[in-house]
Amino acid sequence: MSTGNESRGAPSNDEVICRAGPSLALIKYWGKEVKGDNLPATPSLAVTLGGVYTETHATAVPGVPASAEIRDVMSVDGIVQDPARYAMFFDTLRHTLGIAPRFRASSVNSFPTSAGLASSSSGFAALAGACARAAGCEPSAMDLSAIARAGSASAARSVYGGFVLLPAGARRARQLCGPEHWPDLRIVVAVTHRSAKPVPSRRAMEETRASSPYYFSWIKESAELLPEALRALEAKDLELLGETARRSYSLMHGAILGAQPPLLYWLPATVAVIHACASMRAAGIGAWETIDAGPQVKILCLLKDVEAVVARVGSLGGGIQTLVCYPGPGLQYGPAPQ
Ligand code: 2P0
Repeated sequence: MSTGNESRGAPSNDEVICRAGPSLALIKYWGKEVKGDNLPATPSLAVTLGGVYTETHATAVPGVPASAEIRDVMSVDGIVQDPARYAMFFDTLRHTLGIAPRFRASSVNSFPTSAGLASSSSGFAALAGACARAAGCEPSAMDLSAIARAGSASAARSVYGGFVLLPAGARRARQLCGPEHWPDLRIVVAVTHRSAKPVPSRRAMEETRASSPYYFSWIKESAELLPEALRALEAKDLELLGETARRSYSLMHGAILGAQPPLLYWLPATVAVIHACASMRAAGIGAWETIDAGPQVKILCLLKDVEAVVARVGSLGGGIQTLVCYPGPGLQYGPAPQ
């Protein structure tokens, strides 16, 4: 059984290594279509982050009949995962590629796992790439995106580098432009807390849909935010993109807070970073925050302001760490360069 800690060195002959960056949504996905297999109810627009990644090692166990009781085995950061969480992913992978093997795979994240840093987006994207290649397949990016979506909707986006759109109800994402479109965009991640979040996004999303009176307003508003965000991206207008991204995360967290039971992912340090961004903007430093399902804050800014943003966040104390990310590549095969 894979422990996730072995085989970090040279791969065996049939082991494939694939890396993917987490997908940071500027316009958020939150909620699923009621009928459908993990189809998003809102459109999302995201940037795939460079500078942080999931690395997945996978081997295929060929010649196993579909009825056999040999299971796929997956571990993340050395912890064997519940097979039920991965069943739809592996079944979709085999069905889409027309193959039979079971898989053994292990992933490690270069950043905190399940803590609101989109580890499931990079995790399922890297898993899709590694398993497909381990089985001897070279699917299109579109097929890989659809396979990754069966694991996590946001993973449909992480297959691609640069700026990526996952329309509402879509089975796969598509790349709008590569990382070269906006090379001086930076995303400063303020890590306020390293532990896993108390409520996984999947459950929180379902509770929001089932009980928040704001859910349907959220669905309607997020569709209306998309055209503005697309315009901002095309024009590389950071102020417009930042304001639209702020509106998206604020509406999403408002809907989550309206769920029964109410859920607040933010910590005091999260709020401190939000206020720090507001004071930076007032002082002429372009820093726009966005927050996912966790306490971390991601700050959009330009390369010229990174130093000021990192210094300001560092001055808040409280052990907040910063990671500086940038628009990154899509799936990469082989071990990370040392
Ligand atoms: C996003 N998030 O667009 C949004 C914003 C969190 C907040 O996608 O149920 O792990 O596996 O499809 O993709 C986190 O949810 O959820 C997420 P599933 P996922 O990035």
